[in-house]
Amino acid sequence: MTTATTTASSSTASSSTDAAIAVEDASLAHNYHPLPVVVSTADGAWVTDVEGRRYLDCLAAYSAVNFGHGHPVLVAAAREQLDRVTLTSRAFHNDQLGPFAAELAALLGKQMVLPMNTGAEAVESGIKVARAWGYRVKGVRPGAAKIVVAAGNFHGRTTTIISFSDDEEARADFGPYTPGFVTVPYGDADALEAAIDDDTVAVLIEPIQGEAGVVVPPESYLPEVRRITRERGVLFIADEIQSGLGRTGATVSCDLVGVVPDLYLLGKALGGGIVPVSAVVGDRDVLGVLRPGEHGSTFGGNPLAAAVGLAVVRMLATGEWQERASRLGARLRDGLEALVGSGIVTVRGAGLWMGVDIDPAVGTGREVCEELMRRGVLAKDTHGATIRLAPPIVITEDEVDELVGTLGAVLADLRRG
Ligand code: IF1
Repeated sequence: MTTATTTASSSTASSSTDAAIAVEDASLAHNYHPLPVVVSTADGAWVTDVEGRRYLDCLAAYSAVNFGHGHPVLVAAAREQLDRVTLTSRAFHNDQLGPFAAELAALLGKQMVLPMNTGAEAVESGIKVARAWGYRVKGVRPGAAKIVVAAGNFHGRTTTIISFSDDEEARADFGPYTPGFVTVPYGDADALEAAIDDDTVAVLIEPIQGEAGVVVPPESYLPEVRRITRERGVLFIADEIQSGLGRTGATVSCDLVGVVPDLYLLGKALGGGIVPVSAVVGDRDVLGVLRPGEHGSTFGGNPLAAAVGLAVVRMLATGEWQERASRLGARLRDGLEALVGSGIVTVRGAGLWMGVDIDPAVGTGREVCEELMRRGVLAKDTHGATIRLAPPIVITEDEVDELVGTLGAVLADLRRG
């Protein structure tokens, strides 16, 4: 990967980086272990650090930057709204929210949208709606609602969400935990069916598990979840916060197997990489259970978020982003598959979203990511041996080839030790 020559002299090659990190360290809670790179500007699939070095961004902020950094259509939508009105609260209407909700619902073939801000808020909102639906429509015993979730899940970091996480790092010392969740193995439809009883109101799963390492379930799984939940009168909630909005080569990843859940949870890329925008999208018979004053958010549905979200929806409506992710993803997958046996053990994924298991004999996921960084590629490891690759969908074919070439060179060097 060719990175621009450092504008600073080699002796100061990392002084700006070190200085910036030192300032952060002094005042920032240490809830992350970032790679030692300090991003200063970004454009398209590339970011530039404080030393002037360029990197191919293969994380895209965990698929929140699907359309590339600073996409002109999205920046223009934000700029125009900045000069009009940015925040009114939902105590009043604003002229952006209606069109955003109508076109987002139509994009997904649904009737209603509950606008929030972060992914976790969409997940929490989905849980509250499912519980209210369970009591008010299904007739579940008051306070007894249960939601079936999958082992290996990642749905965010609120105390309720980590209550049903099975990742000790995400939940340790954050108790007491919220009750009402039942965990089953991911991908096992029989186990899921067995876990449903009269108090079950919903099944909440990622159609493809992101943090778990881009884990794609058997092709029959989601259709089976849809059949079982329909037969048992239970809501199917699909968390498409990371897998949705073009990433997998489809508008939402459920499309890949022809499944329509009762509720879609969306976030990340819905804000175009500019503002936090999330949403719960469903039909009136479910989202209609909410009454005025029962749920809300200061920023949820704000005009700036709605203007950017509407621009994202209109970009996705053409289908070109989905086609591009599918085409470039196939190129990336072929390139990665060719490295199996040369430092890569397994390649998983869909569209332009790959989970790559590194041979532990070669190195850890973190070590590979640190070496990639030194060669101008930014990626993130997960759970030790896996690196995930999710570049902005604006990446070119040549850049995909260079990414694969750089990874191959890193693995070869690490194998030589
Ligand atoms: C961090 C992980 C990814 C998500 C799914 C809901 C949310 C997320 C499927 C919550 C968020 C983010 C959180 C971020 C890093 C990233 C992440 F590593 F944490 F697990 F992508 F895999 N559903 N995922 O992936 O959305 O509230 O963050 O907007 O916590 O460091 P959020």
